Amino acid sequence: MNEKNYDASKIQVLKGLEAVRMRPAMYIGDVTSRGLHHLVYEVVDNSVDEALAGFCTQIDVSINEDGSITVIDDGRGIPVDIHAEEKKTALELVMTVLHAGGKFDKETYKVSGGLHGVGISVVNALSQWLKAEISRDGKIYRQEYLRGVPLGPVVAGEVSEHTGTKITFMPDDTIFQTMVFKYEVLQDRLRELAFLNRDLSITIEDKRTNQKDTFKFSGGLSEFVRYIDSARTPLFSDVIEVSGEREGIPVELAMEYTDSYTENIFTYVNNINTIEGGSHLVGFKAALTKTLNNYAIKNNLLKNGETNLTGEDVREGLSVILSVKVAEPQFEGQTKTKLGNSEVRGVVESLVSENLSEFLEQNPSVGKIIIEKCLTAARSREAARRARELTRRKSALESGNLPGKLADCSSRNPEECEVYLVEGDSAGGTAKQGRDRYFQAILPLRGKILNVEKARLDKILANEEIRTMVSALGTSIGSDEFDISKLRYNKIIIMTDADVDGAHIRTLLLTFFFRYMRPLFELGHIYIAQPPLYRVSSGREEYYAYDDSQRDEFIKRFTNKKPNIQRYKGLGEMNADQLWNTTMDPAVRTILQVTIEEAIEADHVFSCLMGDQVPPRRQFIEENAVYATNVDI
Ligand code: 0RA
Repeated sequence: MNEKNYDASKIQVLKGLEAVRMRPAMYIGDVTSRGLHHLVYEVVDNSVDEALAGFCTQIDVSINEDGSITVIDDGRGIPVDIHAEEKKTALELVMTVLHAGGKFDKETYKVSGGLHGVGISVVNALSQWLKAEISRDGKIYRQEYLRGVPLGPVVAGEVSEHTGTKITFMPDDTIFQTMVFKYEVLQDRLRELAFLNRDLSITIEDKRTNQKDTFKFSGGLSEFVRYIDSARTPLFSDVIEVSGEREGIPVELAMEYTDSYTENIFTYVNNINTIEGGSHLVGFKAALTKTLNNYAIKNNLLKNGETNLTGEDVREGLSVILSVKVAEPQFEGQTKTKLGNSEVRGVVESLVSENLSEFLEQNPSVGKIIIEKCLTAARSREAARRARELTRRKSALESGNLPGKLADCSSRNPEECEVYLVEGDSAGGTAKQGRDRYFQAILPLRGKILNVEKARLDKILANEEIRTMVSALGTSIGSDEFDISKLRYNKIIIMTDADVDGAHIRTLLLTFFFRYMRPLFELGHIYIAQPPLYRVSSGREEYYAYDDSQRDEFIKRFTNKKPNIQRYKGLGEMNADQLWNTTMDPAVRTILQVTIEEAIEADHVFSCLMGDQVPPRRQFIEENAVYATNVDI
């Protein structure tokens, strides 16, 4: 390459990095805490790819004292030899060129869409500084970068007998809204990766607090499914496993039946949680329904008059981890987490059908337990259908006959509408007076919401509060009936008292939405209102404080007189104006959006808190007691 070409390629590099810095959200989703943590996943994914290729067994992640991140792996190390055309080291190309293509890109299961697999150069571009240390070919090679631009060439240093890659980076504080890495967030994802990649050892260490964990699971997906079911009671001791490869698509599955009433299916493509499902999930569901029906018929397990088992029947109480690897995944759907590749469906379906049939033939006593569970589910499905009919007739949304308790808004455009789910009739009354009736609807909830972890759908639908809520939301309910396109409000805002009862009701509502209307979370429709805890006032001067330290700040503003401090114990203590001015007026209010980054952990939390096994609940509360004041799940 002549000098001119070299300059040209350098300009290309700068342009590429600049594009990432100009529009970071295009590459990592957003620049909130979520995007920040995605930087770590991007680096770790590269190490996991090296493990998938069979060259790496150990990955160590640390949050350093200065807030930077280090990721070390014992793979082959990023190549440091000079690329013939570009006249630069492979390392520099990987670090500075978007999707450094060609022969330096490994042909493992790279992800073409979504947030992952954008390449380590994106992390480099979005870091104040980054240091790469490669152990390879007998030496340690180093290169450093500022905002993605190399400070100098790759330099060979001390001798080393090992191989591997070490990346340390400090995210750019001019790009990210927050710079604080959360141990729990990284811990959840790294644990998940260790489950998904049997025998891979991943450690995480927080040098700010000296917290440390090591994740290494020789049981792989079976251990994973046991983990998610740790607060549930299995129907039998076996975890059913399927593992194989067809048409170049590796498929792994572990499933367990429990005595619970919900289905818990987690699917992955190239280690990414496909929360919207897709062709792999469709293939699995088809295989399960077909295989269990065939088995039941063949073994005369269906009584006279009992027709086929439906998908919902065979999935009641079932927990599943399904993981596939696809060379060129197509991601679709509203959050780009739905697998589109149609060829995967048949591959998963045939592999699961064959393996599951064989398992049932060899374990007839287990087969009998499964079919019995499905039959019980089928009978209650009939009861649920009747209850649902009742909801539909009672609500008769089509004729504009909404539940009497709902004070609906006048707008009929769901985009601009919101509904407040308010604890108690009295606060509900205040909210009705305070609201802007054009776009704000109020639904007061009286009495206890049913704990849905302990009830079947028929019983859930018999609950007055839940029926009213389902009618008001308009979506219907049940995994085959729920229809998000019918949602009548863009924002569903939970407004409860700031006490133990309020927290309990909030958890019950969140559990209900998580189990029966999960897309509401995934599409960001669920919010928690933040009413103030204190009013600090004197004469006409008044402030509302949302926590103790804010209260103390406000008290200081009254230099000469002692202000009056009112502690709100419940929403009922506010009048309509106050409620509007502090909690409901979009111009001034704060509402917490409830997102579920880690569905696995959310499932764990809900099953521990609301399930019927006491030991895991106690353990959960103990482990999380310190965070309990600030649980924004
Ligand atoms: C390109 C080619 C090879 C390995 C890697 C990249 C590689 C990248 C990362 C990122 C983090 N850890 C990594 N480990 C390896 C293959 C090199 C060879 O053939 O020796």
